Amino acid sequence: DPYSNDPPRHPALRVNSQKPFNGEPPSEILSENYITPTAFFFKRNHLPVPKVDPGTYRLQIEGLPNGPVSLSLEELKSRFPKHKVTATLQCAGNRRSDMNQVKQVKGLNWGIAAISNATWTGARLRDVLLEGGYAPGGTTHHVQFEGLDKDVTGTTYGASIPVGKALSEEGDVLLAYEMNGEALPADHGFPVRVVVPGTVGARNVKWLGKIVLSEDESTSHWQQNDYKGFSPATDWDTVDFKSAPAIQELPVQSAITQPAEGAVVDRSMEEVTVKGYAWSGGGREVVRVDVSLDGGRTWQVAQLRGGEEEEEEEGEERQVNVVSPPPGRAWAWKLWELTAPLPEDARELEIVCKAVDSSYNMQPDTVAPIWNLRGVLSNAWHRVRVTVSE
Ligand code: MTE
Ligand code: MO
Repeated sequence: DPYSNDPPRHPALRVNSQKPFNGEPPSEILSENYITPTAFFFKRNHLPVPKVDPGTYRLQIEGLPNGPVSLSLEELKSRFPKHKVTATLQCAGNRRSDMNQVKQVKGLNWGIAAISNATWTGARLRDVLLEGGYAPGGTTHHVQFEGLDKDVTGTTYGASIPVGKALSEEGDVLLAYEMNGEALPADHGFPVRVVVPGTVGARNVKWLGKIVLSEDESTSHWQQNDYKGFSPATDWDTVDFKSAPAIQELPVQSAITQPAEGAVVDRSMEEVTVKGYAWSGGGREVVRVDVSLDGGRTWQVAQLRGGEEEEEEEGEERQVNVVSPPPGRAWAWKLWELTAPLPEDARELEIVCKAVDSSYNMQPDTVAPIWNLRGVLSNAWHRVRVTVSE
């Protein structure tokens, strides 16, 4: 069994597939912690988890002008400044189950929790490439990453990102060796993974073995023939994977984590509290979340919570102000909350949320127009139906 070396996982994870292991936390856990506890961080593996010996580990880098580079874990930690980034990772298939309700798609049936937030520490990819002699202006257009995880034929997981993102001082791409202040766990890429803030999960290659600077994108199946978006009109007979670009930056997203679908809201409480997360790709900051209790007829603005907050004492009132990240570098999600009076006489609520990012991108209101055969990029308004007790 190639999966016999896989690590133990938290029993509360909702398992989408055991081998390879794919699991997401109960949704309410997401909004209870700004930084997702590592054990609950969603896990998305395509292959068995490789066992890597940190003592003999080497990161190979090819395509540099001064020839190939090989770095030990110790060298990566000691030769480059340690950089810390809080970044949300989201799988392209997050909320795929919503698409399945329109028409069956192919892929793991993720709910709303194939997304999590962590602090990542490591060397900047930029620093490592520049030290290796990389000079902009050549024929390098893509930075390819290869994992140490292999299928039965020996094929490794791989992906690539545009070189501009990898080199940008404000791109914050990391060769991360720590997650939430501890060594990366086996499931999240021990000993080194790439963290590409603002970019789809699939490019954040775990168990990083090799980096290749190239004129071309990664030839990996997951870069070429998967993780691409298509029209609702495209089916498995007509799909041409060459016709669509690989997903990199993700669109604006939000979802309701509390209350849960089908929950009963107590009438005597007179109000209802709604919680959730919101995030956008490419470093675009979420600037607003609108919440409706009546299926989208009327709206209220939710309170946003970012990572860094400053507290202000104003008489009796304690006010929390969200500190904005530098423009274009909003890598982490916002948690949000709304407490509103229960509409009188309502026996049922259809709670809806939608987020707006700093480019004023908004989520589509329904799933059908963005349905695609692989069920990726599922970001329609999230809807939760609850009943109100008498
Ligand atoms: N890297 C390797 N080597 N192998 C993988 O299967 N899965 C990718 C990415 N990096 C994967 C990988 C996908 S599709 C996602 S969404 C993220 O890792 C998930 O990261 P996580 O398991 O740390 O949440
Ligand atoms: Mo993914």
